[in-house]
Amino acid sequence: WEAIETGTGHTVYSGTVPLTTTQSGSSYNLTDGARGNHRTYNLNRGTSGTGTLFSGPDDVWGDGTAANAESAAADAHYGAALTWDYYKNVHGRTGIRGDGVGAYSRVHYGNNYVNAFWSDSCFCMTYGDGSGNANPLTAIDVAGHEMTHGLTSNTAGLNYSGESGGLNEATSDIFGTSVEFYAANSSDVGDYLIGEEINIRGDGTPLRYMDKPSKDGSSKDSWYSGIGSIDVHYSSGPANHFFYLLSEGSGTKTINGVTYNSPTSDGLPVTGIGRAKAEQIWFKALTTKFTSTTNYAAARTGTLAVAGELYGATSAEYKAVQDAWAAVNVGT
Ligand code: ASN
Ligand code: ZN
Ligand code: CA
Repeated sequence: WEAIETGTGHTVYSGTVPLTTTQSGSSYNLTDGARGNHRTYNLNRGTSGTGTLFSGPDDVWGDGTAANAESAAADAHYGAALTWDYYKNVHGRTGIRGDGVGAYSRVHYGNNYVNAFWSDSCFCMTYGDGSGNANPLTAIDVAGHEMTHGLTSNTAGLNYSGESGGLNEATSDIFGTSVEFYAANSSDVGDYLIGEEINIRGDGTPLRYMDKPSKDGSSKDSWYSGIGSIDVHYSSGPANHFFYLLSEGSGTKTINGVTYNSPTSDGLPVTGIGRAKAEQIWFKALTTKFTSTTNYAAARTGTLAVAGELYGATSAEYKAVQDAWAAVNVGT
C-alpha cells in the first residue's frame, strides 16, 4: 500500500523543510503525491536513464551538507514543490503542461558537472554537483529556472536561438526569481540575482543580475540590432532588465539586504508597479501572446496588449510597461 506523507528535508540551501513523500510498505520515497507524483532520482554520477528513486527506511532526507547524497535531493524535491505551488497558486496552472502531471528531477549528474538543465524529451530536470568552489546546482532559483523551460516549451515554445532564445532564457530567470521570492524561506530570501548561491565563479558573485545585466561582463542591458546573434544567456539581458524595472523601478533600491542600481538607456526614470503585477503580465503574455518566433519588438507589443487587458490602456501599469521597454531600448 502507499500513502502520502510529510517528511523532513535537511537541504543544502534552505535549511530544514517539509517534503511531501510517499510511504510504500515499510519504506519511504521521494515521490510527491500531492503534486502530480513529481519524483526525485539519484543518478549517482551517471549521465543517462533515471538512476534510482530516492528511498529509505525513514522519512528524513539529507543532513544539510552536500557530502550526504540525500541533501541535494532534498533541495531538488523542495524546489520542484515550490515551483509547482507557485504556478498553481499564483497563476492557476497545475503542472508544467497544466494537466496535473508531475515531472521528475535527477540529481548527482556526472562528475563535477557545473550546470543544470531541463529536457523536453524526458520531461525532467537534471542537476550537477558543482566542482571546486561551485556548490550543487540545486538552489531554488535554478530549480525554478529549469522547470520554467518546460513551461515555455509547452506554451509559447520560444525558439532557443536568436531574440526568441533570449526571451526564453529571460522567462526562466524571471520565474526562477519569482519562485525564489515566493518561497520566502528564512534561509533563502528572494533577490534579483540568478544562481547567487552556487558561487560558480568562486568569488561569491551570482551568475546573472537582473537590475543591471551587464554586471556579469557579458549580458546586455538594452536591445540593439544584432543582439539575436549572441548567446541566449546574454541576449536575455534586456528582458531581465525590463522585468526588474517594471517591478521595482529605476535607480537605487535595497530589497532583503541586497542593493540594486538599475539604469535606463533613455535616461528617463521608470516607476515600478511591484513584482506581483509584473509576474502576471509576463505570465499572461507568455501563455497567450508569445509564439516560437516572438522577438523583442513583439514581446513589447504582447506585454502592452496584456497590460491593457488586465489594467486598461490608460493605467499606470500600461505606462510602466511602455516606460520599462523604452528604458531597455525597445520601442519608443
Ligand atoms: N542551465 C542552462 C539553462 O537552463 C543549460 C542550458 O544552457 N540550456 O539555460
Ligand atoms: Zn536556461
Ligand atoms: Ca536568486
